[in-house]
Amino acid sequence: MTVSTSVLHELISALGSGSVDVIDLTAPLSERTPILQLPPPFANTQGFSLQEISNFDERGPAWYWNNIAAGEHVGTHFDAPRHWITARDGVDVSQVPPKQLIGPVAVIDKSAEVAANPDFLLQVKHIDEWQQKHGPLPDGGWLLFRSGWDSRAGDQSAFLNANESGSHTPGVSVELAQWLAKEAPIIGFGVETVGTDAGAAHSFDPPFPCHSFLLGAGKYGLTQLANVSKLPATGAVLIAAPLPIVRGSGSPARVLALVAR
Ligand code: 23J
Ligand code: MN
Repeated sequence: MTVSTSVLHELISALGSGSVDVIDLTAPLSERTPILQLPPPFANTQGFSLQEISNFDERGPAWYWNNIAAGEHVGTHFDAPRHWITARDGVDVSQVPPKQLIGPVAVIDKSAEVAANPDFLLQVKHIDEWQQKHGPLPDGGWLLFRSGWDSRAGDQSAFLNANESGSHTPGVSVELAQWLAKEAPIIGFGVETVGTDAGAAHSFDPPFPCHSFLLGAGKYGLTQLANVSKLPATGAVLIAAPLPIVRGSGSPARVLALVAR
């Protein structure tokens, strides 16, 4: 047996014996899945819905099936570079190389800070502190921002946390967005909130800096992740599986992590 096949045999036996866990980072998709609400004058996405084709009835006596409708950016989903004007000629979601859909994942936990301040912004200094403790961010991998926001995912209003002054959800500073795009070795950034940018990011300079800089650098986003609290700070492997929608700016995705027990 070659070394490379034995690696896969080891993974299969580790999965079988439970020494590697598979964590589902995906939120369930339904009519109740919270969706982004951009302020006027911007257009908004539709939510997820099912339309029954047949249900063991005269329309199909032995089969049940549905049509689905949803925006590309609904629920746990993948942002492709093409989504943003800074990468308007960049890859669409069908063109993302499969090899980039699996890789090492680092997790930074600021859930306590976010609990105290829903407008909390992750800063370059927080990444510096994290790296002091855990080493460099993973080359070709993902950084996930654990904010604790997934505990609100069952309720649209709690998830958007909006008042007269707009939506109050955590995100990243302009400076960090630029750093993650241009200096960090990661290829993607993932969050528990409705978008990779903060709720107030429409008024940042530039607006939506995370989208603008990361997608502009050909990097990727992942949103509305669940179970990020079950991941270690380093050492897990992330698998993101968006649908290969031709010309798609993104796609709902199944996102999994492999974690050693
Ligand atoms: C369009 C405009 C602004 C934002 C977004 C989409 C997203 O969050 C998204 O899902 O990409 S902030
Ligand atoms: Mn998106």
